[in-house]
Amino acid sequence: MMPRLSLQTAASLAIANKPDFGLPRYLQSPAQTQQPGIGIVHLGPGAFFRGHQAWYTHRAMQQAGGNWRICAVSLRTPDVAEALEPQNGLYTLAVMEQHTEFSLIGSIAEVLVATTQAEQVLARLTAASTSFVTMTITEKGYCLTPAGGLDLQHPDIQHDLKHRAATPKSAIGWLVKALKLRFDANVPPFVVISCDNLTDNGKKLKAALLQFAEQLEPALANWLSQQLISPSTMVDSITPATDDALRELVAQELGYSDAWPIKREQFCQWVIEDVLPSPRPAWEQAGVIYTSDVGAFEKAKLRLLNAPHSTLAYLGVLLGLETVEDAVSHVELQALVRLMTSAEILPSFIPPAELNAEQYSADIFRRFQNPSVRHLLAQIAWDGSQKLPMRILPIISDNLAAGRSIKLLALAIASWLHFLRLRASQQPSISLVDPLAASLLPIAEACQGRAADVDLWLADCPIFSDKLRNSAQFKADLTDMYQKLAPIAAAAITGKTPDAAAQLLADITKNASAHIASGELK
Ligand code: CS2
Repeated sequence: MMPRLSLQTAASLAIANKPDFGLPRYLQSPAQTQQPGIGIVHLGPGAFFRGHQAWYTHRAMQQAGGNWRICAVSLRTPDVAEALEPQNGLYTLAVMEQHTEFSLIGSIAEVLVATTQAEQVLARLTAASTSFVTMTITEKGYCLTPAGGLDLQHPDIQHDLKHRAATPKSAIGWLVKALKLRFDANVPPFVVISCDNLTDNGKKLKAALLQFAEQLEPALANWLSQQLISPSTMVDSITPATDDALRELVAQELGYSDAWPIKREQFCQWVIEDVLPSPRPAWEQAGVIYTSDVGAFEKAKLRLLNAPHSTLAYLGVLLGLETVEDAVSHVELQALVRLMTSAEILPSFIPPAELNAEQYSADIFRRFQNPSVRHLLAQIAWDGSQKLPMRILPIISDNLAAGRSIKLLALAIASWLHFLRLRASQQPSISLVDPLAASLLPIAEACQGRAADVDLWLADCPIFSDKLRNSAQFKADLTDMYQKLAPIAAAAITGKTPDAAAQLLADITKNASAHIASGELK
């Protein structure tokens, strides 16, 4: 029988050829394991958090110690708690490039489930020793309107405002509940650190918390507006969902069973607005970059990594491809996305002074080619209604305002609309993962793959601002690209291999290239 990973098994690990592998230094004193020094609460302990922030905190404690272990809180599901509890919070991180490097991460001291352990969660959030609350709750977790403010009509927000004594449903509700208790007890607020791919994530989070607090008590909102520190951040590391192949690899290489190891690429970046108070984890010793202008990094990453990622995902799924590596290995698809990047994305923003944007983008395409991480396109395709307004629509708006081409960006949106048709046709076997599925699927079902579909989308799909809805240029380019992609979508919907697809994509790229070279917007 293979032993299960735990503090006990880790302490006795002697793994041949892996001399650096073993129990983290900061767990070697009995004090840390018997009474963990918890300084951070994290909301949303998914794979990304465990590959990224928990690893940074692990590295910081390896270097400099400190009472910075993490109480991870799942807002809804018990699965992470169930996997990590028998392992004393320990899990394996596999960094996968040509070789795989393993490490044992021990920064998570406990995992709580908010729906069933509300009192413990509140106790952690209100403890004076909790000075940071980090979060990876994905775009939808912030309950924002398309314009970026808190959506007071969101069912979870409505619930949390109406039933103040009940267990909150939203992350915003949880944070304000805890902050109110700290306010009443005269305990300073914790620092909140959003680690999600939102433009101006820190500003949006603080604004949402203030908006919620104003509904409860103006004095609380006032206190938060003065005291709450909410840095913006940029986070980056490609971290696909865990699969059985990874569990097997860990068992085979390390000789124990880990219910939930994490894999990611080697590249890892965390840029934080330079406003964090001390004491704080020695994150800079772990590689965190502090800067006054995170917005510029965030924009570069959303536009040069996430926008091409989503485009590869929707077009790739329509072409019947499975992983990001498959999509960038498709010659015509890669050429199209590269042209979109060089001709429509790179000119759309001013990169931070310390970043060579062309090189950064070239490195990103290289990262997409990593065959070891197996990042599923279907996973990136989730939650398009939340992601596209952060990743692609702002570039379209900027290009329209400056008179630059939006052809290929419009193609990216058109590919999402066809993808929604595909998912609508596949129901219920492959359902659409999107918080707006209930409003998007009926539109998709009413579509017939014709130009008139675009009118339906522009009229009823809530992600488009009035400005975009009323832009004749946007409508013309979106309609054109929607029609051009229709044969590929028709083949995907009927389950056929789209035979002329490569030629079709090559023609789109060629025409777009000629159009961009002509310098004409129309
Ligand atoms: C991806 C991101 O799933 C997605 O939508 O684009 O999760 C991406 O892998 C990360 O932002 C990389 O840092």
